[in-house]
Amino acid sequence: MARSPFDPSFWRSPLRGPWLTSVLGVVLLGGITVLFVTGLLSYAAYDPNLSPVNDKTPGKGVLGFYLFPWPTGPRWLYRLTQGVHVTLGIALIPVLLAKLWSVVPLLFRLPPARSVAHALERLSLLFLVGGALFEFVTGVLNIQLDYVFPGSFYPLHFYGAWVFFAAFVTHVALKAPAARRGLRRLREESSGLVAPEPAEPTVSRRGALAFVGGGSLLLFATTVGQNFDGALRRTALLAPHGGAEPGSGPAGFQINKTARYAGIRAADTSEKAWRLVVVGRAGRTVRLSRADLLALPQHHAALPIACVEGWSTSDQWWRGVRLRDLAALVGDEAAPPDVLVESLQRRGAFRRAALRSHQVADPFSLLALAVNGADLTPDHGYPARVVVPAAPGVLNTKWVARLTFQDL
Ligand SMILES: Nc1nc2c(c(=O)[nH]1)N[C@H]1C(S)=C(S)[C@@H](COP(=O)(O)O)O[C@H]1N2
Ligand SMILES: [Mo]
Repeated sequence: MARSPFDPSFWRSPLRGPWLTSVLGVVLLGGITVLFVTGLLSYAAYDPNLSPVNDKTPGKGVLGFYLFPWPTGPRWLYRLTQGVHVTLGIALIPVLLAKLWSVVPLLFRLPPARSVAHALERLSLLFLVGGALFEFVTGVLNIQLDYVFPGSFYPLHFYGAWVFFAAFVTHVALKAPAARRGLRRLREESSGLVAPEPAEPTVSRRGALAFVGGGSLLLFATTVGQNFDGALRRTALLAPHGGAEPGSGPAGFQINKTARYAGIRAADTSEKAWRLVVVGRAGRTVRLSRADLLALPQHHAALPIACVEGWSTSDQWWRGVRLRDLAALVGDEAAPPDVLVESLQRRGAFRRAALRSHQVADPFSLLALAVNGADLTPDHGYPARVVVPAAPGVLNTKWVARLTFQDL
């Protein structure tokens, strides 16, 4: 007789049970909490409250309650928080899938609701399971494919995270007692997880757990290298868009968007054509050639590029003009204001970025003209690009054309 999934005896794996589900649940409890916190930090690092230019979710309202000015140190801050967010998120995929597999018989349990409380609990599962899958899928798509959601990854992932996390907190509160019992291996039968007519086991529960853990380790090992240089980076087999091959030498570190992709034409960046326009708070404006900029005091900063996609470089040795010196040039020497940075690039979400006054004031925030002892290459932002300590890559605007100092 063919059984239907609504018949408990349809589910025959002897591995399912409260212990396995509880162990996987506890791992996800810790892991997803870290994902949520590092995700919120990443959102804050973009500083969406500073200017609409930085804000990909203008309708966020109260969800932005916790936002704060992102600090400029330690310089590896975003490298760490976003590296953890992406690497951990990828490594947790097998755990999430195993957890869903371990509870799948419950989704088919009849009657669908025994009471109002039970109906609400099952409804929260819809948001929990749907939300988890949605967050993992949008996250992975964003790092693997180049903008599958034109400009809309941020709202999807951000609002999705809040919906998911609300369901997650509800679920944890409801299930904590059962998980505690499960970990102590109590009450196996009433959970609805144990197969009433189990098939012969082919592995132990511990073996199954080791298999899931092994999957996580494998994903971790093939992802984490994207935060390091040289041979280690080549171990990042799952790293996002290998993209432009950065090669070796001074400019041999990862490139996000190439000059060609961004539509930057050599004719616009030549010594003759390119001028940096700097506008002060009171409207004072200067136009500087690259030679003018090179004649200003040059400073160094050892800073990484750390992308929201979870890859980062080690420190690169940037050289250029301090942003605060450029503010001083147009009359804002005492306390430099915020700044709007605009690129030569015509289209694209990241052609403009706003920086907060404390970022402008930092002595390691530069309009960089050179990196690792050589002029910037076109792909890394020639003629000039911004670098700011501890900030996400997206705030390190390339091919800068205009700096407007103002109180944003
Ligand atoms: N004008 C412009 N600047 C930009 C971007 C862009 O798309 N356009 N991408 C940003 C992002 S998302 C990152 S991670 C860094 C990457 O810098 P790199 O290519 O030099 O490593 O550049 C930033 N600056
Ligand atoms: Mo980025």
